[in-house]
Amino acid sequence: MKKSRAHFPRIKTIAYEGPQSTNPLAFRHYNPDEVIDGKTMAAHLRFSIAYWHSFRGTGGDPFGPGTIQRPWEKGPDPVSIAKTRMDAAFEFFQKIRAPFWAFHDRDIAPEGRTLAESNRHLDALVDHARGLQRATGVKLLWGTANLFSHPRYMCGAATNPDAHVFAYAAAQVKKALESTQRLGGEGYVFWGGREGYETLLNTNLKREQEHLAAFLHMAVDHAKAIGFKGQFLIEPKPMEPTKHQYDFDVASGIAFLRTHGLEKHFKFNVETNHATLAGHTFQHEIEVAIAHGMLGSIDANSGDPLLGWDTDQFSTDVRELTLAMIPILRAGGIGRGGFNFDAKLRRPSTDLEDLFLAHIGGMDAYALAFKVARHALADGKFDAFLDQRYASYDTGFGRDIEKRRVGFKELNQLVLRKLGEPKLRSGKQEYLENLLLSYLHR
Ligand code: XLS
Ligand code: NI
Ligand code: NI
Repeated sequence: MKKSRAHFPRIKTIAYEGPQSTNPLAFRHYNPDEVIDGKTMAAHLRFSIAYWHSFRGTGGDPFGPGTIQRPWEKGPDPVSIAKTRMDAAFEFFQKIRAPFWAFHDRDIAPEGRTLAESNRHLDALVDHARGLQRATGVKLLWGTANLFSHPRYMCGAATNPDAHVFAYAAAQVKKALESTQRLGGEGYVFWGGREGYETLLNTNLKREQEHLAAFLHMAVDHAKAIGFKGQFLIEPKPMEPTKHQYDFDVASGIAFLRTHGLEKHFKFNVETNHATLAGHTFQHEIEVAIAHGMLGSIDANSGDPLLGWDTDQFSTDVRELTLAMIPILRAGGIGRGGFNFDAKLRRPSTDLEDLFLAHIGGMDAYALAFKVARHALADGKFDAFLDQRYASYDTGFGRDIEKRRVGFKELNQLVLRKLGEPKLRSGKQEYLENLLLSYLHR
């Protein structure tokens, strides 16, 4: 490990210095070792670093090439460069004190000329990652396959009109799944980047959705065959790169999984920026997943309200994160999932230090939201308000409604003979927003 220490020579392991600190390279809220309710903050929050953004992101956009140059991006051949890059990545994971990381197959290992060659490259880098995981204690949150960058996937992978492409994608996911298993991944993500369409004029929507279901069933079968115990996760996104993506949001994902008998095998990886692209709040997507017992993990980032695409920014919006954290804590925490920073530096953020600053801000914002949400829930006012708002369903005819013991006929009689006109009861939104504000600033 000595040699790999050299990649960030001027940056020491980030320390927790408390809210009063003015050191930009210190945590002010995230104290990984602090024990809360018998668990460290690191164990509660399970932060994860996204390899694709932090170690493959170049700052390139549709209007210009990359701006970000990293000193470790050199070596005699692509596989050696990939290994050096991974050394740098694990040094970063340790210094930023993230217990987990996440990757796509092609982020960590270069695509070869054939599938067999790509698999050999992947094996070499998975071996390398195993060594680094063992040496550093950093674990894998989840793995996934990149089924959207290569030209062969231009019309989708599992939903491609050409069965040959479907077969290729199946082979690639088989390998990615086995690689995730070798690295002890807590989960495996399916993000359907191009599983959708550009125009319905060339698309048989029904067949494509059935093909996607067949693909996911094959994944379930293969996981069983190899004894992979990680959680399968669907990551919904409504659009981009396609005009319409089939896993549009959590609700449509649940309908899809139930329709095809897959609901027992999957949970959701909810991404902030995907929620807002679908016209929802982050909190909404989390609530829907929790309502069905299907919240699996979080891709932590933020969009820009003025830009209509997945800008994948680091979020420092503590109010939005607190609104997300409240239902997560009510549900008992993030479980085997984590908060994975699927977020990238802005194109002009070219300093090595910027990578640290970005994650420090994201981690501090989540840590603060975690503390505020814990405090708010412990105070009990939000829960008390909700309990009281629905109290009429706890007894009498309200309870009969919930138990489905009454129908229209009985309720009609009841209103005509006894209840009459309901009284208006305030929804108290302003009171609740002020309450939230009082927890955010005290
Ligand atoms: C893209 C997605 C992607 C997934 C992993 O918008 O967020 O990065 O998280 O394939
Ligand atoms: Ni994501
Ligand atoms: Ni995304």
